[in-house]
This record gives sequence, C-alpha cells and structure tokens, in this order.
Amino acid sequence: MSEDSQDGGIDRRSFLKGAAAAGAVAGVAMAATAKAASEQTGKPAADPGDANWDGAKFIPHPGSDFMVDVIKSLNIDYIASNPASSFRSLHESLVNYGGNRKPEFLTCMHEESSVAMAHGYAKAAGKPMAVLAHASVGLQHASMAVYNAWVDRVPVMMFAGNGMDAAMRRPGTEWYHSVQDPAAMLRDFVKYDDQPASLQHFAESTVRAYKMMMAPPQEPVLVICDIDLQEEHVHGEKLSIPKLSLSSPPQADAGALREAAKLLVGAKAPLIIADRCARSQEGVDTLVQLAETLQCPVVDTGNRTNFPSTHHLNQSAARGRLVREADVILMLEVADAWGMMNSLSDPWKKQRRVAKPDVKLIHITLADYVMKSNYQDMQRFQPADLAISADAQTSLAPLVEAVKRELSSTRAAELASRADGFRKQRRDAHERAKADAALGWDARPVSTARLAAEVWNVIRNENWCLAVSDRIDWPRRLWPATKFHHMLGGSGAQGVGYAAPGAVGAALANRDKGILTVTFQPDGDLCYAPGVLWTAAHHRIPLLIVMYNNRGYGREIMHLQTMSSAHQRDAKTAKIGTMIYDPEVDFAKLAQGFGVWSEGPITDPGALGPALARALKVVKGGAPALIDVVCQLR
Ligand SMILES: Cc1ncc(C[n+]2csc(CCOP(=O)(O)OP(=O)(O)O)c2C)c(N)n1
Ligand SMILES: [Mg+2]
Repeated sequence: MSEDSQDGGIDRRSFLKGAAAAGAVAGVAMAATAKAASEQTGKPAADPGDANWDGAKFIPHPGSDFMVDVIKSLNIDYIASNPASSFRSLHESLVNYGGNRKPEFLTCMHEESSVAMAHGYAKAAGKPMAVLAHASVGLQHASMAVYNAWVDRVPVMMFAGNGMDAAMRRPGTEWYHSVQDPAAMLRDFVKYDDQPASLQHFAESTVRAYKMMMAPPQEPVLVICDIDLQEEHVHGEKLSIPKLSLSSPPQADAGALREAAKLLVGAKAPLIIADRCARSQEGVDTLVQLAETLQCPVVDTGNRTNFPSTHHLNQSAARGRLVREADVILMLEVADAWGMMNSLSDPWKKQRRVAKPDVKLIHITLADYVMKSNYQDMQRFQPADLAISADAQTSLAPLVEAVKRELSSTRAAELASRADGFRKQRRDAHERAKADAALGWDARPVSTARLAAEVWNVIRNENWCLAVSDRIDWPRRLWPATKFHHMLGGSGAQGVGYAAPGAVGAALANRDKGILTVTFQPDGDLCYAPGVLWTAAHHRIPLLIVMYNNRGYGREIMHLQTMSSAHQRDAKTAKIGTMIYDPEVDFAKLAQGFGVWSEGPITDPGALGPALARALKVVKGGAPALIDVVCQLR
C-alpha cells in the first residue's frame, strides 16, 4: 500500500484549515473527496464523527511551527528531503509558516541523494545543510551516505520523522514506517542522536546536536521529530530556544608543540603529510607558512585541498620516496597513518615497511575522540612518537610560532638552501605529468588525461571548483589548485553513489558564492540515483557535469582481472558483472529526461572542446549541463 493511499491523498492540516474557513460547503466537498479516495484505495473513509474531520477544528499553532523556529535559529539555508508523512506537518510548517526560506526545501528523489548533497554542500559552503528523512525506510536509504560523511568528517544536520506513540499511529503503513529506536540504524556513524519527547526537549537537543556536530572532528548528527509533537497544537507551554554558541576547536598543548617544533627544526629530512587537515582557506595559508618556515616538503593526500598544488614544496607525487627518506614526519589528521608508513601487496598481502624503522612520527589528530568501534574506519593501528590530540588546522598557527622560536638564523639559512632542490623536483614532476598526459592524446575512446586537459581549457579563466576531485587522477596532477575551494576531495568511505549528489550539493553552495562548479561524473555512480539531475535542474543549480563514462564499474573490472590472473584463468570474462553494456546507457538522454541540457555520447576527442564550450554557456546561464564522454577505462 502506498503512503498516499494511506493518507487518502489529502493533506490533513491545510485541508482542515480550509474546511474551517469555508464551513459546511467545504465539509461536503471534503466528505466527497474522502469517499472518492476511499473508493480508489479500498480503505474505509475517515469516521465522519471524528472531530478532526468535521471541519469544526483546526490546529492554529502546531508543534512543527516551533520546530521551524528552532531550525531557523541555526541559520541553516537549505533542508534536503524526499517528502513523507512522518514529517508532513514539519514540511508544511517549513514552507508556509517558515516561508520556505532559511531553510529552503530542496526536493530530492532519494534519501541517499539528500545526505550526499548535504555532504558536498558542507565542504563547499563551510556550513552544514539539514536533511529531513522518513523514519524506518528513509533512514535506511540515507544510511550509506551518512557513513560517507562520517568517514569524511563532514557535518550533516539530520532530522527524521517517526511515530513513537503506538496508540496514535494510523493503521497500516505508519506502523511499517515507525521505529522504536530509529537512530539505532545510524548510531555507529553519527556523533549524537536523540528522540525528543517534548518540544522543549526538541529545542535543546537540536541546538546541542548542532554544537556537537560543528566541534572538530565534525560529524553528522541526528534528531528525531516525533509525529505527535509535530502535529499537536502548542497549548501555551513556555518554550524557549537555547542560544547557539560554538565551542572553539581544541588547540594542541604548548609543550607538545614545542617538542614537535624541536624535532622538525632539527630534522635532516622532514616531511609533512596533510590529510583531512584544512577546513578553510585559513588552513591552507597556515600550512604554507609552516612548510615555508621549515622549507619542508608536503604530501597532500587530496581528501581536501590542504596545500597549493603549484607550490614548490608540494611534493605529493613523490610520496613514496619522501616517506622512505624522512627522519621526522609530521602527520596532520591522517586517516591511514599505517598505510603511509607501510605497504601491503595485493593480492599476496606481503607487508613491507616503507618508512625508516627509526623515523620520528608526530601526529596531530582528533582520532582518539571518534568513539565508535563497529565500523572499521579507524584503519590499522600506527603508534606515533609524539601523539597530539588536537584539531590540526587550529594548531598550525601556534606550531608556526613554536618553530620560529626554535629556529636560529644559521639554521634558517640552512633550511632556505633546500628550496631550489624542491623547485626543480616540482618542475620536473609537472613536466613528467604533462608528458604522461600526452600519451594517447588522440585515442578513442577519450583518454582521461585528454578529458582533464580539455575541461581545464574551458574553465581556466573562471573562479572554479572541482566538486569531486578523486575520481580521475589527472586534475590533481595537471590543474593549479591553489585555494581550499578548488578541489573538495571525495566521498570519504568510497561508498559509490556520492559523486553525483555530492557535486550537486557543492554546486549549490558555490552558486551562492559565485564559484563555477565542475565535476567528472563516473557512469556507475550516476546509475545509483540519477534523480539528483532533476533536483539540480529544478533548483537551478549550475553544474558542469562531464561524464567520465568508461561504460562499466572500472575498478571492479580491474579486481576481476587481478583475480583471474591470480587463478591463472581467462581474463576476458572480467566484463561479466562489471561492464555496463548491451545496452549502453545513453546518459545524454537520461539527463534530458530530467530536464538537464546535455550532449553525447562523445567518443572523438576533437569534438570535446566545442561541446564543453556550449555546456559552459548553459552553466553560466544558471543551469546544470551534462556532457557524456566515452572514456578509456582509466
Ligand atoms: C555502495 C557501493 N557498492 C559497491 C562498491 C564497489 N565498487 C567500488 S568501485 C565500483 C565501481 C564504480 O563504477 P564507476 O562509478 O563507474 O567508477 P569507475 O570505477 O568506473 O571509475 C564499485 C561498484 C562500492 N564502493 N560502494
Ligand atoms: Mg565507470
């Protein structure tokens, strides 16, 4: 039975309001509508004796209006949602009482899309979006995207409707969709959750949730909106909304920073590895100061733009060699510290230490404060010689000061002499990348390097953002990413299905900032929940979507090839279950069906430039555009 049939297709509250105003005539019309709905669905019509049903009663001040007041107090611009009866009252309050402004309702076609949009948005906007999900079924759909955000340390303000009081649940679907403990589904990967039992409780838990979510390590949180709290009239209770004041992030202990500074200044071959370190341009700028003060190379993992790719100290391409040679390594919020120091061969699982056995490791991380253990996002245990529990970005400025205090003028001059060597290595690496990119320049299907180069040609004069920057390697090797907003990293947990909605969310944030957003969209990822294309079209979200369409689950094809080679069997079968062919998906038609301007499939690399220029025009006019490019596997 569909939800609509359960509701008889009627929005109870607006209907009741209308009925009260229009009197008996409306009452007759209402009864007729209920009868018609009953005939259609085979369900009994509402009891005409029900006081809610006879037009005599309406709800002048529903609890959901107060919930809107609470949400508005948090200065949230958008709330992404797929509509549902468990929050119909809150939905109506948002759009009527709240005027559909701050937050504005974003119509989503899948809960996973709602959350992934919020995820991408938060990284681009520097502030969270809210999500409103539907009890049991909506939270189940949302869960993987929440996990992605959790692993990526990104705040998402989750709300979900649910009916706690069993005696008040409408028979049928409302029972299927109600949960005794809805947050249980997500509890392993949200920082905080609550199921408030009163409106005052809702206000306090929501403000508490927001505050906890924003304190690094930033993570999703979940507050349940009880149906009866939403739909019941507020009977003059004294309600108040607590003031929101965010905690300042934990800065590293001064003594620990002094010790770190001593090690770094004295090191022969220091190295900085930055992972989920920067949350804003300030993080990038301060890391540049630190690296320059020490003339220390930086490896940026790419999960954020931590360090300008054009800087002579950005030596990300030489990570293996630098780790091997380093005597002191400063890690900044590195998720997989063990994986940086060691390698594990695939599929033979041979472990090899890459770093020197006596390398001194300093790690500034809040990982010790992520107190969940079921999902294994903590990676293999890697002890540090100097473990500093603190927010890396906030601790950089005092670390720069501590380094300066340790630095004699003689040592500063010695360190400065390193710069030319790094300049040369960086230039050489860039030249190598350009030469590698030229290989297969005219290949059909299009090479991913050519794809990246052609896209760069059309966006180079814009204030640009690559919304999902880990799907193909080339932009990181070729494009000058100098600002925090230039490249936003990936999904966090590699849960496929993030790329499309994550990019739409980032593009929404960037639209409001006047930044042009582009993304390389894998085909498999878009097939999970393509309805987000409609959301982008409907809400006029400008986004240049360049399909990196290798007509398959590329990474999985390679896994199959690895296995068939390990088993010494036919590798040609690797396409079974991994390639998306027979029929090939027509992504241009798919996009057009959702109201998105599109062209493709393009297989001729020469046709790419002009098509991208046409698409860019559409995007600059304020709408999404998609170019389907058939690409090489990698
Ligand atoms: C939710 C989920 N299901 C399955 C996987 C396994 N998986 C890893 S990569 C991949 C292929 C994704 O295909 P596509 O998005 O086209 O990217 P490509 O590998 O072709 O670059 C899959 C299915 C996953 N990571 N997440
Ligand atoms: Mg693919």
